[in-house]
Amino acid sequence: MITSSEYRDRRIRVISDLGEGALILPSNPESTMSNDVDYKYRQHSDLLYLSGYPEPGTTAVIEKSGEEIVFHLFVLPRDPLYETWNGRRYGVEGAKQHFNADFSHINTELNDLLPKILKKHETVFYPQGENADTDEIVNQSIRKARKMTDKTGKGPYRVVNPHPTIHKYRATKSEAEIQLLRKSIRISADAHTRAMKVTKPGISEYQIEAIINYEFRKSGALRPAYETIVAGGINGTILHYTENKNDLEKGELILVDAGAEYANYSADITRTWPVGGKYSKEQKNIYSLVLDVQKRCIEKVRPGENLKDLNDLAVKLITKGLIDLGLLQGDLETLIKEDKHRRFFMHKVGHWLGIDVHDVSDIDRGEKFKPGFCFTIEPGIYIPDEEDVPKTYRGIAVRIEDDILVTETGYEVLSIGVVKEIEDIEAIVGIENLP
Ligand SMILES: [Mn+2]
Repeated sequence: MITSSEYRDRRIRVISDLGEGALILPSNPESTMSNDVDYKYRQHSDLLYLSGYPEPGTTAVIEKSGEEIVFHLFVLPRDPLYETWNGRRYGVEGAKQHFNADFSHINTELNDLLPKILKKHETVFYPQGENADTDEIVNQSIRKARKMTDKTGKGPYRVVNPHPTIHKYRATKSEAEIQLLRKSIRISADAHTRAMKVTKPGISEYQIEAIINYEFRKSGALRPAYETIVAGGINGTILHYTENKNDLEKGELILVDAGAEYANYSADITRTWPVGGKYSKEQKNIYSLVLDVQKRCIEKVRPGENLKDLNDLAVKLITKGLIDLGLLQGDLETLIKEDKHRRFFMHKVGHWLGIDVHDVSDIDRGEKFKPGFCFTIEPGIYIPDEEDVPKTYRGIAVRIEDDILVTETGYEVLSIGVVKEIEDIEAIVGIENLP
């Protein structure tokens, strides 16, 4: 659990780093699924990181003037009728009591109050271009604030994107965050294990998806952190296959990419196992290559390394492995230079992980690892069903993905709860029945 004092410390660190001014963070808009039915709501990750406030219709404003830091929350008001239909709200009182707002206001007051707040500042920290509605309110407020300050010559004249600074802090996970990541990843690893155990020829992709998502909810996770991918056979060559509608056949591999979202923190795990319980020779060749590449990338993890270099290593090892298996022909260095691996390995070897499954997008892949960084390592090989590929390899798709935490001296694999060695997988596939 993230305590209210941790949230306060985060706000102080971020606004102190940004400097004098006012930071404005709007919530994500709600999103319609059909008619008057919305998708389950997900708060904006930066707003979550700095406040924990879960509701839509929210705007956080954090002001810094000299030593003084003031935290405003503009929130949906309490409304008994609405709450009877659609669920509880914290309201203005709750925003103060549970979320440490210095001032809390009903969100309809934003139009009036924001110009009065902004007129005191020269810099507005605001992520323009993400949300048309709040862009309009913020732009209008800046105009009004400038009018109010015409005579003094001060007031807001500069808008700065706060994301890079917020993401810099989000990149390093605190002890409390690591605990939540562990929990989310543990739940996900258990779900993968269960899915392996119930896999048998004749079961469908959607039934495996149901098992995965059942295990998530059973353990208190709110939802999958992204659409669960259950891809049998050739479907595994579609990177984001989420239709999950086919029956699984003996002789095929099944690729499952699934992670839970628990207390706002995301897991991201992929395993690939044989539907019939035994890998074929060719499947084993590809699987062993991907596993070897994954382990060699993980072994390199320590403070000072970076994702870009790990990706270069994966590209080199996969290209070499594909030459050895006869899937690529030519000189290793030339093939690497010409990116020939991209026909079979078209994504990067990993990404940051945290509140978002693809976390802190403003942190460059060349950023040097620090203790507390968390990311995935997920090499894959996807062989298309095409004429010039050896027949026995066509349609084989393997990805193996673990979640890695950087420690003071090296790394910890957070997703060790689900096996990945060939013998260990073959020992458990199909040993249980579907409930
Ligand atoms: Mn991933």
